[in-house]
Amino acid sequence: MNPDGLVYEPEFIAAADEAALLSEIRALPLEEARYREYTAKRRVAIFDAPPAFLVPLRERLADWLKLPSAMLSYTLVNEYRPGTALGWHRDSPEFESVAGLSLGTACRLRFRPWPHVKGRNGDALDLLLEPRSAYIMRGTVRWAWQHSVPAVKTLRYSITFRSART
Ligand SMILES: O=C(O)CCC(=O)C(=O)O
Repeated sequence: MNPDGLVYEPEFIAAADEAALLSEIRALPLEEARYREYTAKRRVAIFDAPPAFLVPLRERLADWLKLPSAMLSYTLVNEYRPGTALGWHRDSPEFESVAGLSLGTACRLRFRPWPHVKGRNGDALDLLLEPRSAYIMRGTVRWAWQHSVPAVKTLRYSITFRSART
């Protein structure tokens, strides 16, 4: 059973829409994500206002979240090249709800209760994120669980939108 606040929807978009989004994303100036101490292999593009090609997607995801689309004020495009993982984390506390779309190749989105008890790896759950699927994370899964993305073998992209915490 999924943690509360996690919702998954396969085939959220059609294959033709995925192809159109991928060709727009390939033209974006992606940059390696910077953390305090190091630069990650994952490449990202971050927008306060989404570019025009992402506006309809933001609208749909906002409807799904039952939020006005303007509340999804942070847009993040992630590129995972083969071998790129995203480690265990909770999203920054400045954000509340998260909605994401997967493109390219499938990956696992892993969840484990937070705070994590060392050695309790059996508590982790896996959700398979198929290409063209979408997910929502809010509430319990957002605050009482961490998530991570193990490395993929072929190129994957995700587009995520976040609302600010009020
Ligand atoms: O690529 C994804 O779908 C997950 C992204 C993620 O975990 C994040 O941006 O915090």
